[in-house]
Order: sequence, then structure tokens, then C-alpha cells
Amino acid sequence: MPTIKDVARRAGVSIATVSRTLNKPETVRADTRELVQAAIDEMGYRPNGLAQSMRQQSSRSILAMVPDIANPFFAAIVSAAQVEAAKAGYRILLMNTANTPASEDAALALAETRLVDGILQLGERQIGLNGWYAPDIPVIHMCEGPIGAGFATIAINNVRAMEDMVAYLISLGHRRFGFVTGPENNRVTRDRICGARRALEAAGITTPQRWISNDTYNIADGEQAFDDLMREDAGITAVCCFSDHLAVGAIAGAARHGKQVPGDISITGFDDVQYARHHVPPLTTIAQPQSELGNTAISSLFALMNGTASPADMILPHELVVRQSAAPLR
Ligand code: XLF
Repeated sequence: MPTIKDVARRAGVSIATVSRTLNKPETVRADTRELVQAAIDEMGYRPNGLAQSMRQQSSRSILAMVPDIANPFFAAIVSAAQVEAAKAGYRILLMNTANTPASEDAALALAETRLVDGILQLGERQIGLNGWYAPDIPVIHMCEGPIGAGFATIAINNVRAMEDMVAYLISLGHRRFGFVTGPENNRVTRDRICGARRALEAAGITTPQRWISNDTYNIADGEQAFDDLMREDAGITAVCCFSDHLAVGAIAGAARHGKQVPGDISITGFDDVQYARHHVPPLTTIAQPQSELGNTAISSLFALMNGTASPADMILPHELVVRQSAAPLR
């Protein structure tokens, strides 16, 4: 592999000139820059990224910690973040965490060794809590992050969002619900349960509802949860799922039980992922502004990195999207 020394020799300039051409091109004369660039191209020289980050005191990399890369909800957020970051010459590195402590250790190691300049934590675990100390690195918590805890969390109001969904289903005449939630210890699951209870209470509905919690927000768990619901109460008329993935699984479960959606049973999602409008039936769901979440996270992270802002929470708007997977009670 050619080194910077080889390039300098081929271009007939000093190593310092090659280095300045790469890192501060504006300080090098145009004809010299062309000579150096030609040597780089001819030799296929690739600068050593690690050495460059050390010199520039910046890796120009941001770590996105994603609980589940198979969920298009997170993919949409990271794609938007990547486009925004690229405008400032930053790249995004992705870590699939499954919300595990081990992933925190790995992220911390990257942060400590300065291989990343900032972190977007899209999952539940709080960097700086959970027993690991806050590294001296800017972090934006997103989606599942803690609100009002002194961290910078960007998310929707999950309590309100689920309250809106359940109030809508109640307005369609539903009274017997099954709730397919995410992991019980997950902050957004707790918030969404709270929102559902508020809507039930506000409508004076006191009959016991069925709650099935899951280890994940995944499709397979949604299908399994539908079986569990039918064992507990086959007369449920609406199933409120805590993600679109869970709703797709629940709809598959309903088909196995010979139930039409929404004719026999209404099933709703949460997130409004890309496929939600194309699914059969199209999902009634809560839209989270995925592009805006990604863009805002990057601008907030840069503000923290540049010291132009201190950590502050930001609540983005959600929207109830009415499609065909829920219908008035027959
Ligand atoms: O990260 C949260 C939990 O589940 C996100 O809002 C989601 O709904 C993704 O499916």
C-alpha cells in the first residue's frame, strides 16, 4: 500500500505539502494541489483515517445506537440523520444494540478512543445512567430516551399519542380491547400504557382490558400475542399494537383465527413506517416524524458538539393516521 511518503516523492513535494493538500487544501497553490492529486490518483493512495482523526482531533463520525436495525422505523430515522450529517462532512456508524448493556460498553469504548465524535442513542438505555459514567462526548437520546432527566432527548409525546389512538377507537364504538405492548420495562411502553389507560378512564370504561407484553416490538411477537389474546378473551373487538411491526404480526394471527380485519376485529399500529400505507389492509397508526427526528437529532448533536447549546429535551408532533385496519364496531 502506498504511503504519504511515496505520494510526496512521486509529486516531487514534501510530506507536509501532501498533508496540507489533504487537510487544508486552501493553503496550497492550485498547481501544486493538482500535482499531489495526480500522484494520489495514480498510486491509489488512501489516507490513514485514524492518523487523520488524531491530527484533526475529530473522527468526523457519529455513532447511531439502534435497538433493532430490522425495524424500518429506525432505518428511516438513521437515513435522514445520515443525509443531514453528510452535509457537514460527517458519516454515521451504525450499531445494532437490542438495548443490551454490552452494546453500551462497546459504544463507550468507541467514544473513549475518540473513534466517534458524538452519539445518537435511539434505544432505551441512558448513556450516563445505568451504571456507566457519562463519557466526555455529546449524546442525543431519541425515541425511547428519558424526558425531563437533564439529557437531550428528542421524541414524541408517547402518552398523548396512545391516548389519541385509544380515544379514536372508542369513538368508533369499541369497548373491549386487547393491547399488544412492547417490553414492560421499556419507557415508551410504560408511557403508551399510561396514555391508553387515560383514554379508557376519560370514556368511563371500567371493564378489564387484556394486556399482552412482549420481549420486543417485532412481527413474530405480534402474531404470538394475538394467540394469547384469543385465549384470554375471544370477544375482543379492537387490538391496539405498540408498533406497526406488532400490528402486522397481529393481523397475520387474526387471519389464522379466521378473523377479518377490520370486519371482525380492528387492529392498529404505531410508528407509520414506510410499509404501513401499502400493507393489506393499510394500517391505521400513529405517525412519528421519522425524517424530522433524524434531522433534528443531527442539528442538536452538532449544537452540543460546538458548545452552542446545552442539553434540552424536544418533543416533536405525532399524528393519528386513519387508514383501513380499524373500523366502526358492527
Ligand atoms: O423506539 C420506540 C419503541 O417502539 C419506537 O417508537 C417504536 O414504536 C418502534 O417500533
